[in-house]
Amino acid sequence: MKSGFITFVGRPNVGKSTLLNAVCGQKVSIVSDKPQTTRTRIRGILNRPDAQLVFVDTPGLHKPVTALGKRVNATALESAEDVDVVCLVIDATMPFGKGDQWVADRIDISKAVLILNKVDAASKQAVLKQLVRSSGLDAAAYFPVSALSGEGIPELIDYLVTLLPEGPMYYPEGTASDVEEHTWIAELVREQLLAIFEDELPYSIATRITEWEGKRIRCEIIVERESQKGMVIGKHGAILKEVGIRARAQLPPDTFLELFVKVDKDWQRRPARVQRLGY
Ligand SMILES: Nc1nc2c(ncn2[C@@H]2O[C@H](COP(=O)(O)OP(=O)(O)OP(=O)(O)O)[C@@H](O)[C@H]2O)c(=O)[nH]1
Ligand SMILES: [Mg+2]
Repeated sequence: MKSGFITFVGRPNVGKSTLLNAVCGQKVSIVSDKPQTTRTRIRGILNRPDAQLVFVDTPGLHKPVTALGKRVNATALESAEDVDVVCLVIDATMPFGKGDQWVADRIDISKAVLILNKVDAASKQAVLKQLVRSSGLDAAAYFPVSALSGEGIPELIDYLVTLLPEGPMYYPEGTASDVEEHTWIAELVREQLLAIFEDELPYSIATRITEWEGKRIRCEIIVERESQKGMVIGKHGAILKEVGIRARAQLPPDTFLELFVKVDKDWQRRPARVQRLGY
């Protein structure tokens, strides 16, 4: 039996969370088309007859401008320490850039696996160009994949198993992730809000479960300013209603999800608030 921890690191929006869901074969981490979606370390577990792979999704590494940004960057870098394999994820639809290099400089790249994601959305020439460009990094291996279509994923998993040591099961069979249920529901609500809003609003939103009695769950949506509160509620509560419907569709039937919006002024810039929100 082989087992171990495999961390995905990279710039925001390269598809780390989509990749985590693809390798695990189920939704474990929320995804959006906005950068800086993931804010915590999220483990997803894949069991095979010969191995247990514990994949670790991390927040995208970026130049932080807020207390939240600093916190999530630290989480990402810490998650790349003391693991069996680090995978640097880059985006095939964008040229290898300074941001990718910055991440590469912070890991032991000679032992890392480079994953070129989103090959479904890039031309063959672009994929080749990216591979040539990143070959200068001298990573241990290179895998072009599509987390969205699944192309290259089985090959990637097979290879990762070969890198793992003999070891125990770290999680009992049947455990898909280390995300607690209340956190997961709050994340599903945040995911729907991220899908709806543009600009700075996605960064200002945090969600948390404040009450849970049987099938009745109360989720608080925290924003930074009074004006944002109105936006999240929408005209006659239309946005909030839609978010509730979309999140509930992913929860057990007859879950009663109540959504409330609260202002916590500039929470993102206040380290104590960031910590209290669980980041
Ligand atoms: N075409 C295509 N799009 C992808 C693929 N993987 C991810 N995406 C898209 O890329 C966007 C970002 O995906 P995420 O998985 O949230 O990216 P991330 O790296 O986790 O982002 P952060 O959490 O912000 O660091 C989403 O719109 C995904 O649908 C892929 O293989 N192909
Ligand atoms: Mg993510």
